[in-house]
Amino acid sequence: MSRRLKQAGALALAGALVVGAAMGAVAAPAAADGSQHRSDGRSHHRGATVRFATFNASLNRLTEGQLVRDLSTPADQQAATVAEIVQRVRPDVLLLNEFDFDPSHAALRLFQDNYLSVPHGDAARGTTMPISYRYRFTAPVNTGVASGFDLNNNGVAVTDPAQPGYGDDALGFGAYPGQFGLAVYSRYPIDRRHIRTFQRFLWKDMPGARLPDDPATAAPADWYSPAELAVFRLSSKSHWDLPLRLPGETVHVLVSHPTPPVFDGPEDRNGLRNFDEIRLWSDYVTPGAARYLYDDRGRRGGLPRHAHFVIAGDENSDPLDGDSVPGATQQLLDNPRVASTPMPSSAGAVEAAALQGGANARHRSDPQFDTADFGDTAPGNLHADYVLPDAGLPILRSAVFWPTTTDPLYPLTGKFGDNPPSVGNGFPSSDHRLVWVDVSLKDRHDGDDEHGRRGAGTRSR
Ligand SMILES: [Ca+2]
Ligand SMILES: [Ca+2]
Ligand SMILES: [Ca+2]
Repeated sequence: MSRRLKQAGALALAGALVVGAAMGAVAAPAAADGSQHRSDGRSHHRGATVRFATFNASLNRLTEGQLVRDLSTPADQQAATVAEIVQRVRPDVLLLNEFDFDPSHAALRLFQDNYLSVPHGDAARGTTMPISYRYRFTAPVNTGVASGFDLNNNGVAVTDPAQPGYGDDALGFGAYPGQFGLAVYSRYPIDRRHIRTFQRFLWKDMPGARLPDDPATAAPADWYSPAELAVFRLSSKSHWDLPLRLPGETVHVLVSHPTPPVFDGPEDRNGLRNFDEIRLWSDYVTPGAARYLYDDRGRRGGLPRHAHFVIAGDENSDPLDGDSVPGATQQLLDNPRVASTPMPSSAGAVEAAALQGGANARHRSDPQFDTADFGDTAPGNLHADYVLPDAGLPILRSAVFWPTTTDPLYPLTGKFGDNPPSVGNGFPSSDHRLVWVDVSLKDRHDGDDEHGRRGAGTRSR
């Protein structure tokens, strides 16, 4: 989404500077673009290497049903470009953010059949191999669901999607139910019986919730009325815990898409929600910290102490730059249960920040970690998208798919203006870049590794 500067967005991040320095010190060299062959990095490891990716693919459309129509034929150029990026990186597990949800899951199926399952490319950059995900998941989200209340306090409670301001009064910003949804594609089975979703968890039920304040009144934390808080869900879309049966391990993929911390006023209601949406997963993986949390089936608590996980998604928060509440992503990056290095990076992001200038020149985060190409008056390019395994899952390699301008693959990401703003946010594929991490699943049974190795070796690439 396009972003604007918020007056209250000036950041004072004393503690965060230390994090930034540490990240820079241990950063691995940027991998060019993720298109390298998959064989390196795995041969000397017993067990399997699994590639996790997150991609805010901007496969959202202005009207309900449009994405299904667009994906019903192989002719949508933006979807084809998104699919080509996926085929070049070839993740084993892929989260797509901004993938409109439809109740019949038609878009989920059509993107596989008409885009991922067919080759893309051209003579200049070469053609790609289809990629098939046997397992996939999507579910309803809060975006575009009418709340019945005047959540942006402009004096009108808009409940008709045809009326202006509908999205601002919805449970999550969206023009219709399902806009900006999520989808997960996996080459590994999803343990469906143990999926947990947190679409309906109420913000007020998080202890110490950072509920916004109406600065025009003396009462604290009163932007939302008690009646509004009784229905106000924390997750702007949804938070899903998907247990995947990987070779030798179950790994919980924890996905979400916290709301952009902008499009609000001095009360910073979206920034505060973004902070607590990020906090949800931090509490979830911290033993004893999530007793308050209940999922959509009423089961309480967080992840078991020794469970493996990978947190993935567009967090809409850079550690140092942009408009999010200071410390928002640090809740994850500094969590001792989370592994954040080597941090995915790219040479394309470094080049883009230098070429585009503006706000980028004043940024404090190292541009090699940027994952989104936002407007350069404000906020500039940001590190918004993350793949964060637990500390017990070693990261072998990682990168952001952001080719430099001289790379034959550059047209896949391109620049703002290559598309109209309604398609890919103005880019050939998306204003965000795909981020991937290779995780090592060590064999847990020394001397009995035949099963795990065979499992890894027989997977088609
Ligand atoms: Ca309103
Ligand atoms: Ca107040
Ligand atoms: Ca930019």
